[in-house]
Amino acid sequence: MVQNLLPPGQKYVKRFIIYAELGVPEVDISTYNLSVQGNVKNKFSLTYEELKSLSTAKLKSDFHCVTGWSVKDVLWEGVPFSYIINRAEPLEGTEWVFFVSADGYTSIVPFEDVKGDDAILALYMNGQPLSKEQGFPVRPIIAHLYGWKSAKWLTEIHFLKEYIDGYWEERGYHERGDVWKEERFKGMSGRHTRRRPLF
Ligand SMILES: Nc1nc2c(c(=O)[nH]1)N[C@H]1C(S)=C(S)[C@@H](COP(=O)(O)O)O[C@H]1N2
Ligand SMILES: [Mo]
Repeated sequence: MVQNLLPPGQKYVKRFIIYAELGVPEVDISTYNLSVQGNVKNKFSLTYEELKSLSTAKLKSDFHCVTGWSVKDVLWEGVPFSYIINRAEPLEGTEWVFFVSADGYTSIVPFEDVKGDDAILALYMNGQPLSKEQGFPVRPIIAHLYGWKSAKWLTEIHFLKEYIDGYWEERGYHERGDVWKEERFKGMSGRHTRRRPLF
């Protein structure tokens, strides 16, 4: 992969522009749970303590917002997405992974895209636990996808057979959002989907 190039249409900025479309939610870490569900053999959930103890992955990657800004060389650490897949054992026909956050934000990615080493559940950014504004306790990072897929304050992971829109997908953004293929909006290559209501 062309890891040390900037994807088409992107420019480096010094720092993250922080987005919270639906506001910054209050997360009570003593009762926090990340639940893994949907078309899987084993549903389960993880507390923050459990997530921390499973945090073995390190990923250095650029972060790309679909509006055109990128942040160079961000160090993310957290739970390899492969741990979630191996433990959940998604059933036949699973094609999508849908993320739900504490603020009500949602996003969706193809199952295929979370199978690689560049997909993790990030608990730490540049050596520090995620800040409250940047998604504490956890957000998915899939390095080759645009930043809107990285649902901050993640609380639920759903493995799905059928596509449904997340927050930005409902507003016209792409089902996959591969930065190297410049999949910003629906209809810009990739697969086509019907719009369906949430669940
Ligand atoms: N819950 C939630 N997650 C979100 C967003 C949001 O508004 N709410 N914005 C997305 C977008 S468009 C981007 S580019 C990144 C920005 O991450 P940052 O706020 O850490 O800069 O978060 C993504 N995850
Ligand atoms: Mo974004």
